Amino acid sequence: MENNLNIEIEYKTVPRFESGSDESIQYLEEQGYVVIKNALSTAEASKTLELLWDYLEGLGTGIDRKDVSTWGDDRWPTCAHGGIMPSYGIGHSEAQWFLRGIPKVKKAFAKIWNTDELLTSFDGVSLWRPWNINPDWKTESGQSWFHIDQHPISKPGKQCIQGLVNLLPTSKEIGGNVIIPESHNFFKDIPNEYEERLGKLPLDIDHFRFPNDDPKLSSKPAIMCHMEPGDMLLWDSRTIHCSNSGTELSNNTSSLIRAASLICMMPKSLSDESVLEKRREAVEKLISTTNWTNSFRNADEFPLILEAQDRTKYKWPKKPILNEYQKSLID
Ligand SMILES: O=C(O)CCC(=O)C(=O)O
Ligand SMILES: [Fe+2]
Repeated sequence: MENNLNIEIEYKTVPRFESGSDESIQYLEEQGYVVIKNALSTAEASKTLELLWDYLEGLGTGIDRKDVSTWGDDRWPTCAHGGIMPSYGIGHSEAQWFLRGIPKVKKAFAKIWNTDELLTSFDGVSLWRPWNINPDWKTESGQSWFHIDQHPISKPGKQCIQGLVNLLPTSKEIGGNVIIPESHNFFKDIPNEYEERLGKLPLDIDHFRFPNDDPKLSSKPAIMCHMEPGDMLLWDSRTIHCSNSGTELSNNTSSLIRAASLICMMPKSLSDESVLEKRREAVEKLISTTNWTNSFRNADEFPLILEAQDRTKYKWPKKPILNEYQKSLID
């Protein structure tokens, strides 16, 4: 694959494991990531995508799922690099709550943490528009944002396994999430290697980017995993990752090319009462968060959202109606 920078990214067929299997855990521990087969059925993946469209159309900016000419930036919600929508109530959209309520999703996390007592993140979704129609829709090159999502000083050791549920077919041409296998093993060395950089990273910010010439980025070939709709990719927050769009797209593409719902569950026992209180409030006020369930960051206060023009133009979704199973994931 052609890259404008120097790191090769390989599109790869990797093993896919049953949710909650011993083998999935062993692979995750060794590789720093794992693909869970059909965490959602194909029908559930399609339903999640339809619900995401309901959310987008519900923003009231004139988006129509059937008409790509209505998907311009003037109507589309603010996206981070990588096409991630973090805000405007998406973390409490019916779509995100629907997939959190699917037992096979929780089962994978329950096996990791050896407990059923889990809390869910309230995070967003990565949606990629067909950039053959508008080249500006092509997401930022992965090479510019290889990162980990765990502060190397304030959060030592294994703390979080984050994930995404893939909703559309994947291919080399489309691209997707990029992982550097086994790179979670480098985490402990980072405080010594990046003393100065880390000195500038607030202890509660769990996003650390690597310069492109860091040898860890080429320690193993970087991979994009082939996934079926409904598959869930899990990775250790210490594993170096990003997303990268492919280089070719057929001229007549006129639908979304990638849809990946971000999801993370962590043990309830890690959260203190003050975090639980904020989480209850987040559901009431439709506040989205990061992947971490035991510390609270309001995604509506991310700099990219605060800087966005016209952010009052978006109509937020209605408060979700949750069943007991879903409610148990709040607090
Ligand atoms: O779009 C992706 O796959 C990258 C997501 C990511 O970096 C994250 O959720 O932490
Ligand atoms: Fe990340």
